[in-house]
Amino acid sequence: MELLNSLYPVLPQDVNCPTHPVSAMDYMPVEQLRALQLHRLKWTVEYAFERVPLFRKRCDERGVRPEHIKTLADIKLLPFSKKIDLRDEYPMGLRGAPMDEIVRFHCSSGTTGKPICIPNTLGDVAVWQNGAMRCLAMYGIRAGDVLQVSYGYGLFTGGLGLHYGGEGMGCAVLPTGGGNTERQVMLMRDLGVNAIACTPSYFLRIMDEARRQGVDFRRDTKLRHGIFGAEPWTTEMRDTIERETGIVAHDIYGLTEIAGPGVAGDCQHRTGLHIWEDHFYPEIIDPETLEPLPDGEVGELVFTTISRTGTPMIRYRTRDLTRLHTEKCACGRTMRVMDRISARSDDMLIIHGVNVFPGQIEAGLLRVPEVAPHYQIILSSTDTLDLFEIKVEVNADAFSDSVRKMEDLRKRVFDAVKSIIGLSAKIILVEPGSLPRSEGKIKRVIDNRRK
Ligand code: DLL
Repeated sequence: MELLNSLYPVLPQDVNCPTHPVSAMDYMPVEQLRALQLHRLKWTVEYAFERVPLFRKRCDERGVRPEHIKTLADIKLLPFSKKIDLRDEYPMGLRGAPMDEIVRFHCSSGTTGKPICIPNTLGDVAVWQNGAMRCLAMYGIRAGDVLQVSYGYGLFTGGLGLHYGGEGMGCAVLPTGGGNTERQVMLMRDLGVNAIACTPSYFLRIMDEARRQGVDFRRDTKLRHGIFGAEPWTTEMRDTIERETGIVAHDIYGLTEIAGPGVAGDCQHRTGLHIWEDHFYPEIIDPETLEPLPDGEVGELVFTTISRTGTPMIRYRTRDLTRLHTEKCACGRTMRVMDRISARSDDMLIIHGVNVFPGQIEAGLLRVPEVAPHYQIILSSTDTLDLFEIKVEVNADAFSDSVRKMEDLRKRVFDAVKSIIGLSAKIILVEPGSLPRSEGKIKRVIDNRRK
């Protein structure tokens, strides 16, 4: 227990110190940070080796023992873990702590079969809260702000993650969860909400509803911050949201397996997302060779939790694609920066033999000002042909009965998409409000092709 306590030299409340309203950890000198990471890594490896049979078995197969970890670079000796391990070991095979230390489960459904289940200890919840609070502090959110949490509460980590983060910061939290959008807009206005946390796609739905109620964000609300994550969203999407509402759209990243929202977030310089690497040690690997890549190169993001005990995750392959920056950020934080996550390797579509990420299509569409940020990518096949269609909504003021105007717009959308992905899509312009909206993570790709 003494060793465990030494893992938490910084208590979550130091973030909210009124005279120093950001975490001192964010600015820790790099040498000290590396020493702390090594200390925590060694501790975690020893801990998992003793308590998680699958990890021990894999280490044994490789002839690796905890004492082989002498430097941070030695992490490459350790075996990877993947989502499939959590599924195979469902529900709790990767649990490290005894049951009387587990205080909460979170689950994530993934795309197929059984969910994955992550047991958390009180210490894990504190580490996670610390990450969420440091993100909020970095965004400029403070005690006294009203934070509407419109991420789903429950097994999904979004709601409770931002809830604890907000309470820890001293915000007044409004736990609306997702759904009942009419009431969300009413409460936002009536309670003077300053910040909202939800998926970017749900915020688009809230924007629709505000428009329907005649609510102008600038004129009728105190909303200044959006805390958006849980799904990829492009810079073009961020620009659209900021332009239409006047709020600042912050990016927050996280995943159930590693904690929840608050693993990383962007600062005011927007060069990417600072990773709270005193808790979550990042690596970038080549997804084919599995070799670590140097900072600056794009590959798959891998995390090792170095201060969690409920489910210690070692070299967890996230499937998210990004790169770690080599330059220091102008904000002075020493925590490394990664590019915003614009793609997951399993979201890649192969269309007519070309690799395409949905984010590339989104970027193309939103470069056309008359286009609304609502679209659907539909793939289907006949015996001989693959069909690639994009349905996209047109802004209410640009939607017109004039066939010529619509045809001109359709051509411009076609060209914008083609200029990015190099492929010809059939563009179908649809009326404002006609495509499905989401209350959580949106599904924008419908792939009906024969496998
Ligand atoms: O989505 C946790 C979360 C909740 C993050 C609220 C941010 C805000 P999962 O359901 O386990 O957890 O999904 C994790 O979502 O591996 C990424 O692919 C994606 N993701 C999360 N945040 C971002 C982001 C939550 N800011 C998976 N940008 C991750 C892009 C994101 N993708």
